[in-house]
Amino acid sequence: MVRLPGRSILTRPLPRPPGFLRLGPLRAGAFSSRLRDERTASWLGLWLGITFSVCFITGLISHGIQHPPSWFLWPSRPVNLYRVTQGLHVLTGLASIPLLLAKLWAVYPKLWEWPPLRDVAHAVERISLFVLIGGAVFQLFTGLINIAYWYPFQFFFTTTHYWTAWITMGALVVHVGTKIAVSRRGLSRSSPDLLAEPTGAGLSRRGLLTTVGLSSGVIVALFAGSTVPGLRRLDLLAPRRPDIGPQGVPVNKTARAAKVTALARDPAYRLTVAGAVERPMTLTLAELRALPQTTSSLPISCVEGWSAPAVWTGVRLRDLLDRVGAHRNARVRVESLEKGGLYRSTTLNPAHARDPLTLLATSLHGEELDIDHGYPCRLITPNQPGVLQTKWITRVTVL
Ligand SMILES: Nc1nc2c(c(=O)[nH]1)N[C@H]1C(S)=C(S)[C@@H](COP(=O)(O)O)O[C@H]1N2
Ligand SMILES: [Mo]
Repeated sequence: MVRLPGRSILTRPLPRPPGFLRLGPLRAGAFSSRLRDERTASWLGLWLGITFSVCFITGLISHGIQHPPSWFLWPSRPVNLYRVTQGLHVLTGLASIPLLLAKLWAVYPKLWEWPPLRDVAHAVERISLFVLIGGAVFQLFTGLINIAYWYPFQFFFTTTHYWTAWITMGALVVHVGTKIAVSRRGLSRSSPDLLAEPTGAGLSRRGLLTTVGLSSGVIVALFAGSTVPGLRRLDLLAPRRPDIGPQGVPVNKTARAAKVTALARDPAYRLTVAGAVERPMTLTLAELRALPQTTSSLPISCVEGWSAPAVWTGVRLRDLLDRVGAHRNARVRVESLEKGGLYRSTTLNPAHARDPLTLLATSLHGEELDIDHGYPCRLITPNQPGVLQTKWITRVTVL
């Protein structure tokens, strides 16, 4: 059989480094693996392009919901949409980890290409590559430690993760632009690398790609149970089990951590509904419970990727707004007893405030709300991230 050489990842022939430097990775033939070729790199690049794009778009959605620009209106339906987009965000991020490691392994010899910089265009390409690699590693690492509840850094995760995403995707666009011809060749059926299979003993390229793809698949499968109901029993890697916690629902911040236990249990607790209204109201918990009650089946969908279905009962926010005479198109701010913290209040757009499923819930799964789920009263809205489902509510302000 005729053996055709695969197109190595190193674009030889290039000038050789001076003799005294031909050591270690600069030696001729320092990288002997025939799997480090354009075809391997192109396939991994294609997969990473897909996972990064999905991760980026779903990340933008999540960011937009939490910090909406004036033109962005997130709907309250379908009820489970955010659950799906955020599940995809975390799962595509996790799936990218083995893909990125394999890709870095495949292209690593290029780091030792000689000369290190050939001309201005080459220099620009190299710089964008360092931005891309640095950004990609940073995004996957910070995302991973965030879902693992480990915060070793001083910077604020969401802002940094958001801006690094733009920089990384910018560098990715430049990278795809400079490599499109190479990857076309690498992915084509008549690629010289494809014709070069099989060569020699050991793992084939198909074997390598299958192993890497399977590693991603296994990671996703072992994590996905934290949001996909059918995979729950496989949920071995996720830090949260969606069915473990008071009343069978997980808790991120407890009442004790939020320092609201005493205030929440205080018989002097009141719910105030005020702001741009005709008849402001102040209610005791008993009065709140005496109002017409509604039951909504709505998930908690945390930005960290886990989600848990739950059945809540309480007063429709819409009914309360009508009672106090709020304007139909008003935005509504809901505030917690919690004194500080980033998640002590939520501002709802009219679509969410008026959705018949949106409740000020006082019970969960038919029992009085556990204090860690927001007793005496918590907000629950369809198609919203968990961070906006404010607990221990004491004030509703119509804006
Ligand atoms: N007041 C207040 N409400 C809060 C939070 C908080 O820190 N403070 N955390 C939010 C987050 S991040 C999530 S995921 C949900 C979780 O609700 P649960 O604890 O009832 O599952 O509560 C949200 N409500
Ligand atoms: Mo959350």
